[in-house]
Parts: sequence; structure tokens; C-alpha cells
Amino acid sequence: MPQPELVLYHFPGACSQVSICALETAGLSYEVRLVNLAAGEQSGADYLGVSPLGKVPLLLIDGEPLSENAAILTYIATLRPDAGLFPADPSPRMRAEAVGGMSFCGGTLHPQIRGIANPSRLTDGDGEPVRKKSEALAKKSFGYAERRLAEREWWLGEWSIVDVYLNWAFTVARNAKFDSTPYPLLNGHAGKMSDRPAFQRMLEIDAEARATLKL
Ligand SMILES: N[C@@H](CCC(=O)N[C@@H](CS)C(=O)NCC(=O)O)C(=O)O
Repeated sequence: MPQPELVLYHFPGACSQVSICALETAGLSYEVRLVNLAAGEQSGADYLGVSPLGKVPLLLIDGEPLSENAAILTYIATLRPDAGLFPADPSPRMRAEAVGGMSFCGGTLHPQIRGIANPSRLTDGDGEPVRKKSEALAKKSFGYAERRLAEREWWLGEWSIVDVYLNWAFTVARNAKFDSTPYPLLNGHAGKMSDRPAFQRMLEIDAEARATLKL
């Protein structure tokens, strides 16, 4: 069956990095279209016509939009089941753990790191209390993630795209001056993945995108 035509909307440093890494891991061909979040392009009529929520990632599949990282990662893994985005173990427990990992990153961590990196997006008032509260919540979440890596090495016991998602969230928090010192395993997580060609390619695509957008 021919591969569907895939277009990924992306901004460098955004969580759409994880979708890129998934597409690269799966060996799919796709086009990257940049949405300049720094310039507010996501709120313009052109992009809202494609993505009603004005967010990245968004994957066009033969012209039809699919939003939400968790859905996009699931779609890619279903399209290329042998690519190893998730462990091959088909047990109900492992399938559920994979969903749980994506949900933890997208539903629990993402709002917390947004509150750390960009509190003004969450309040019209003083951002500092939002940042402080978000840091407290993130400490609990990253503490849990650190313990999980200590027990299993990877989120699911072997490498999966959930590790890339978790690393993205931790990197955003750390870059926003979240105190990362209590989390040595999360700090070393990216280094352990750095020899994966898909991870490398994701970083290259991000660097190219930054250059294109002059960031
Ligand atoms: N729940 C969504 C969150 C997507 C999201 O918030 N993306 C951010 C970038 S990391 C974004 O597009 N922000 C632009 C905005 O909210 O204006 C997902 O998991 O895909």
C-alpha cells in the first residue's frame, strides 16, 4: 500500500519535535511546514484554517488534519508497526502503559512546563505565582519520572518515543531555569539517545528550522 502523503506543521523547540522524531524513526517521507510561533503565526487566519486550535504539531494525512501529539505518534506507530516506536510486547498492560506515557507527557507535564517557561500564557496577572506553582507541580512529576527511569532505565523498560517526549518536556523546563539538579537520569536521558539516527535528524531539522526562521 502506498504511503499516505504526510505534512507536519512544526516550530523548532516545540513538542512537534517528538512527531518529527517519530516520523524519522518510522522512515516515512514527509514534508515539514514551519509555523512561526514566535511571530504569532499560529493565530493568523492562514494557519487557523488548517489547525483550528492554532497549535503544533499538526499532521496532514492526504490533506486531512490530525492534531495532538499522542494521536500523531499512535498513527505513525500504527502505520509502521515494525519501526519500534513502542515495545513490540502486545500485552494489554504494555499498550496501556504506552498510552499512559504519552498522556503523562502531553496531559500532565506539558501544562506544567508551560507554566514554568511561559506563565504569561496562563494568567493576565503576575506570572511569578503561576511559575512557582508550576515548578512545584513539575517537581512532583519529574520526581516520578526520575524514579521510573531508575527502576526501568527507559519509560517503558526499553527505548520508545515516550522517552523522546519526556526528554522534550524536561529540556524545555531546564532551559527555562527549572532546577534540574535533583534529576541526574533525566539530565542524562538525551545523551543516551544521541546515537539514534532519528534523534540526530530531529535535532538537525530543528537547527535548520531555526536558521530558516532566523531565531
Ligand atoms: N495537547 C497538544 C498541545 C500542543 C501545544 O500546545 N503545542 C504548542 C507548542 S509546544 C503550541 O502550538 N503552542 C502555540 C500556542 O498555544 O499558541 C499536543 O499534545 O499536541
